Amino acid sequence: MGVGVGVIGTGVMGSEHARLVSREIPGAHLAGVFDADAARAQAAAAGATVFPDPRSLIASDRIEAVIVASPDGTHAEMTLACLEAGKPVLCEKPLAFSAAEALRVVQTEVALKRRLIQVGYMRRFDPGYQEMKRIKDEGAVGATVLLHNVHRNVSAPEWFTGPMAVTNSFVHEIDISRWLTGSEMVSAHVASGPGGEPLMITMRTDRDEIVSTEVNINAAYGYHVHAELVGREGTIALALPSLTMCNRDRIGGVAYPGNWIPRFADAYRRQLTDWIGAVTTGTPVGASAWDGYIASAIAEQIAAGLTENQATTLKYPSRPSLYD
Ligand code: ISE
Repeated sequence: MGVGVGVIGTGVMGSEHARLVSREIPGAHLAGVFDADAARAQAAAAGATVFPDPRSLIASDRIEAVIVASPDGTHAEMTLACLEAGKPVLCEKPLAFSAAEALRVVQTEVALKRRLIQVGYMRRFDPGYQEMKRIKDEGAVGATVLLHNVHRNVSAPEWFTGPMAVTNSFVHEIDISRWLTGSEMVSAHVASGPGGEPLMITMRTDRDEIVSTEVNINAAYGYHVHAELVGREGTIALALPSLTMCNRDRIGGVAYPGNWIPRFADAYRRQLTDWIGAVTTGTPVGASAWDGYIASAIAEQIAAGLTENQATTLKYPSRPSLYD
């Protein structure tokens, strides 16, 4: 049986988490779900209890750990409710809708003196990014000078408003770039293409490295995430997001997925496996609440400067020792 997991929100991401927990994650079972759409909850439940509201799910004795995958605006409230109940929580990114709310979550966890939160920045568990980090940390390409990121989605959903390209999509690059380089971001500059898209965001780190990212939420041809780290003695790039190449109609090439779920299938599975391990041993893994706060704080400051075409100096408080 293992750890009883409850999933709050069973949309695209939550139903995938529910599926993984019930079928693919050792040491865990799906104990319950909640979604505002009862039919959607029923479909994701696969026989587990469908709770009438998120608070009864969090309070239930059968739920030992919670995944929050409800809309972004509810993440902080649900995560705080888990802290109140003393239950470990894997909160989907972003940790909160605003930096102030994310900071409140951090402060609540710091007051508890106990790390219960992991934020779903799953790229840290992707085999490609992990290999990049290992090669970089071994010193194989010398000191890092640049990191080029590409983040392309096929098309943005209708509810995706301007700043969400930064606060919902680009937050991934903030997190993975901090993780890969081991540096903090100190300033940022945004340029936007014709009609506002795509965005070209350049950040500078406290080691003077440059992190450039194309954020293209309407790239049309496929879901494509790419990164190349440039060192003084070489570069490390992610390989193409496919295990095979297909030759047909006089063209050879790879297939791009339609969204992030197939592209990061391994990352999601490994993230959940390691989270369940962390719940069992009490040793946290992955992105902490502090990492979640930093991603949201930087994104918010960049989004606020979207129209200014000048560099923004990024500001945030110093890291509490709970996250050392
Ligand atoms: C989505 O929520 C994700 O997390 C995807 O990884 C990202 O590519 C997409 O832009 C987000 O909306």
